[in-house]
Amino acid sequence: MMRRLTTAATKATPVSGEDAGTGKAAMRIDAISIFPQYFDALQLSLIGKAIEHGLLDVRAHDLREFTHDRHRTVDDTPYGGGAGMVMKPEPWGEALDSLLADDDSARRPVLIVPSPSGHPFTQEIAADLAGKDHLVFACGRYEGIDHRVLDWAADHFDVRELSLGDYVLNGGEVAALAMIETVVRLVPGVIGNPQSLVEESYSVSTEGMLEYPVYTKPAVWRDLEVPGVLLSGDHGAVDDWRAERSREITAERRPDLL
Ligand code: JFT
Repeated sequence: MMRRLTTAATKATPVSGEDAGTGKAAMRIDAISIFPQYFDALQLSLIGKAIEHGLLDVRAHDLREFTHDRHRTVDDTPYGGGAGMVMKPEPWGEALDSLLADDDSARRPVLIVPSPSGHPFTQEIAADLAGKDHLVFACGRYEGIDHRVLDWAADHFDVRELSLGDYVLNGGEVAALAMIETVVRLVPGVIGNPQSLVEESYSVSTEGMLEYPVYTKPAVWRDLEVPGVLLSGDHGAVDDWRAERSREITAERRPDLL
């Protein structure tokens, strides 16, 4: 079963980012997984709004729908021996065939395969992916996907094996969700205020330091005061204080960024 993560294309007026008049989303994202329900989370918050507004077309597919045996088997024992199971190539091949048959984008789709041994996923990679028409996430489980799937796919997709980071997850779904959120918020129209994109950590146009701490009302809470400079109205002093705090925090936590 395919889960189209949207209510309906009820809008008559084209939204910015949508191809004018065609009703076609600026970006299509498919995810293939044995746990497609993970991707229901994308209906929340900003991404859910972008989906509702037709900017994004996100679909999750159950890999088991592409099996033919009674038990809907997706795994088998590894050649060469060893612990655990490996994902069989045939269901992946059929799932990818079905997406290629349905693909109407001008450029070859990008196949992103989350993997603990992938290239590190970065903000720079996210910015590159934000400019693509069609992303497909192949989310495996167990010890991984039979590598021939990636070799075969290279003739049809721009294949990217990417790791979310140096820690161990049980499968590709959580990595894919983080990658999707990172990419999608860079698609024009998904985030209301583009200035907030310019200012934040890791943005290509910032100095690459960590963010300064932030405060809001009330000015005193549980005997804790907001730093006085932020109430002073002196914008130059505020900027200097924030730059100094950014530098201190970055030196302490991420000296590699200085
Ligand atoms: C873990 C993963 C990422 C990323 C894909 C697939 C199976 C379980 C596993 C764990 C350790 C060794 C397999 C995955 C990730 C990350 C991604 C799979 N597993 N071998 N773990 N940690 N940062 N991206 Cl398929």
